[in-house]
Amino acid sequence: MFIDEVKIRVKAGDGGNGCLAFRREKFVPRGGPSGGDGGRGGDIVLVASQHYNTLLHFRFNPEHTAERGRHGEGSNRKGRDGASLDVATPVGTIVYDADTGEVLHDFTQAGDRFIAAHGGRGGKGNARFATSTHQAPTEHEPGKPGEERRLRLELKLLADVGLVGFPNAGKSTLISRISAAHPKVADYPFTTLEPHLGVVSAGSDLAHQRTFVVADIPGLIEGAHLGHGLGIQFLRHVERTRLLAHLVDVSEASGRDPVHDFEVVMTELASFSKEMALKPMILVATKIDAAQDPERIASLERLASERGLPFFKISSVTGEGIDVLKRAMSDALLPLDSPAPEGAPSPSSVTPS
Ligand SMILES: Nc1nc2c(ncn2[C@@H]2O[C@H](COP(=O)(O)OP(=O)(O)OP(=O)(O)O)[C@@H](O)[C@H]2O)c(=O)[nH]1
Ligand SMILES: [Mg+2]
Repeated sequence: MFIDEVKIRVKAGDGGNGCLAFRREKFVPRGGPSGGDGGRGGDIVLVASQHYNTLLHFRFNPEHTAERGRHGEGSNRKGRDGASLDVATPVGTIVYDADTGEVLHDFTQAGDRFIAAHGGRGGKGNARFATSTHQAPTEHEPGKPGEERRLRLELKLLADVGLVGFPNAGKSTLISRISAAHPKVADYPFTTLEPHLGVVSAGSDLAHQRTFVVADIPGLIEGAHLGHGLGIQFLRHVERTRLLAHLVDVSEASGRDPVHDFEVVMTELASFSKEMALKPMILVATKIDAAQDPERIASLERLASERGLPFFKISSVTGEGIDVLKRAMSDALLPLDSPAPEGAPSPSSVTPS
C-alpha cells in the first residue's frame, strides 16, 4: 500500500462582536438598548469529492480560512454570518488531528461532509442584557474566535495507469520525468525491484489540472509467468489500474525486435489474467532519440493500428512526446472514470508503507 499525505491548517471564521447601542429618536426619551448580536463565523467543511483523486491541490494551498461573522449594529441589527468554506478532498481521505494524531474522520463516499473547524459564535449585543430592573445595560460580548486546527490528511493511493514492458524499456525514467517520484534508473535490467507510484498532473493551468497516479513496476521477460526474471506476481500492483501504458524500447541498444518485445509482454500479461490482457492499453515507443532505423518505430506503429491501440513516441531524454503522452493518459482515463474503488490517489512524494 502506498500512502500520500499532506498537512493543512484550517481556521474557521471568528464570531462578530455584539454591539453596544441605545435607541435615539425624537420624542422617544430613553429609547432603550438596541445593540444587535454579532454574526456567527463560517465553518471549514471538508467534502469528499470524486473530482479529485490526489492531495496535490493541498500542496499548493495548505491554508484555509473561513469568513468571519460581521459585528452587530445599532437598531437591533444582527451582524451577517460568515460564509462557510467547503474544501474538496478525494474519497478515501483519512483526516487526523496533526497535533494529537487522533483520527477525526474517514471519507468513504462522495458528498460526505465533515466540519473540520467550527465558526465562532457571535457576541450578544447589549439589547440582550436588558431586564426589568436593568434597563440600560452596557454589557455586550465580543465574538468567540473560530476554531483553528492543524490537520494531517492521508490517502491510500491506487494507481490509475500501470507502466509495463521489458526491463530497461525506460519505465522508471518516464515516471521520474512526469512525476515527483524518483525510482532508480540504470542501464541494466531489473533496476526496479518493487513498484513505485508517482502522481502526474496534466493540464496547463491549475484550475483545469487533472491528476492521476502512475505505477512503475519491474520489467517482464519471456517466461516471467514461470518465474523467470522477477516473475509476474508484482502485476497485482497494476491489476486495478484503469489503463496500461505498454512501453517498448525502439532503440537499437535493446538488441531485440520491438514487435517481438510487445508480443512477449502481452503473453505474460495474459498468463497473469485474462482481464489484464484485456485492459485498455496505449502503446508507447520509447528512446526514439536513440532509434537510428525508422523501420523499428514504423513496425510498432503498424502493429498498434492493427490492434487498435493508441500509439505514442517518446524520448525521456529529449522530452519529445512527453507532454502529448501525459495528456493522452489523462484523456484516456476520462471515459474510464468510474467511482474509484476505495481510495483516491494523490500527489507528488509518495512513500511506500
Ligand atoms: N537514449 C535514451 N535512453 C533512455 C531513455 N529512457 C531511458 N533510457 C535509458 O534506459 C536505461 C533503462 O531505463 P530505466 O528507466 O531504468 O528502465 P526500466 O524500464 O525502469 O527498467 P527496469 O526497472 O530494469 O525494468 C537507462 O540507462 C536510461 O537512462 C530515452 O528516452 N532515451
Ligand atoms: Mg525501472
